[in-house]
Amino acid sequence: MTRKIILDCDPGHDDAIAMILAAGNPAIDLLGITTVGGNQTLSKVTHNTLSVARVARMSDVPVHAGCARPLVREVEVAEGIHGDSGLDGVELPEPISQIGSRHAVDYIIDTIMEHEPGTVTLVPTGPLTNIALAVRKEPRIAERVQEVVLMGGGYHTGNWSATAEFNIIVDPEAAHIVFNEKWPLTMVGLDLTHQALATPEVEEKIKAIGSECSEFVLGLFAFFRKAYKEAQGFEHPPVHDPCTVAYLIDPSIVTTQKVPLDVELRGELTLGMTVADFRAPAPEGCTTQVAVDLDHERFWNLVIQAIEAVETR
Ligand SMILES: [Ca+2]
Repeated sequence: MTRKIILDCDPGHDDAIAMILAAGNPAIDLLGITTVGGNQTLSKVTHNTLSVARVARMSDVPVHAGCARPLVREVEVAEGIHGDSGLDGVELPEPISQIGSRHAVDYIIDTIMEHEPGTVTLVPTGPLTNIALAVRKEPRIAERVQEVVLMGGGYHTGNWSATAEFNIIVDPEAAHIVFNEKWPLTMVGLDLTHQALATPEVEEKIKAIGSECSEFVLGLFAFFRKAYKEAQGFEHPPVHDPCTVAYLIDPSIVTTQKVPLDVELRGELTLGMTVADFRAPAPEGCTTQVAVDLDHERFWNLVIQAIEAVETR
């Protein structure tokens, strides 16, 4: 059984790895990619998506651009982590194809409504603006999707503030909408993704592949390593976004726990915090869960296999 997904992203070094993992694993049927302003401006991340699509040989995957700014707040980009292009550290190849003519929000709605109920999974790895607007415009998608597996938030830590993660705090109102819908939602937050470290051992294995794609990934990691060391004191960079795709390929790689979740919109120190209520067993009907533990070796094996596999696409 393949998993049909729409990847809603803002490439972004780790988004690029999520794209490659989705393209290079036979368990994933990547229906399309939508873009959202986040790590860099919408035009830059959309350009980056089409460039990564060439590296991952994804000429068959449609790309649709979405929202350029958050629902309420001003645009905030993560230049210190992803650089001026949003994908600094590599020479970006020419985009592989044209941007689709539809807005990402409409593409998401149409794709979910055209497929059998319970067969399409949304995988957001950027701010949640497109997803929030889609479910407001067409509320029926909430019961029609299979599930939402997103990278964002964290139940013990933040990165953009002491308590909030970047994807959530740049558009907390959108996150609030998405977290409060009744669709099954898995939050793959910093507690999990800070375990997905690109160690020198991982880089050695990728280097041994010796392909255009592996060189591209190593270029991304080199920049990411430096940026995360300088900005957040990491010894090895955490590669957040592909953890969502890995979970869908093989759920046994990511341990999860059911827990009620919400997003703080008013806190002076806690704006954009994803609040998880661990006080008791999750109540009946709880639709949210958090990712807790990552099998580091098996996760990276999936990524490495995907880098190898895209060469034969
Ligand atoms: Ca991202």
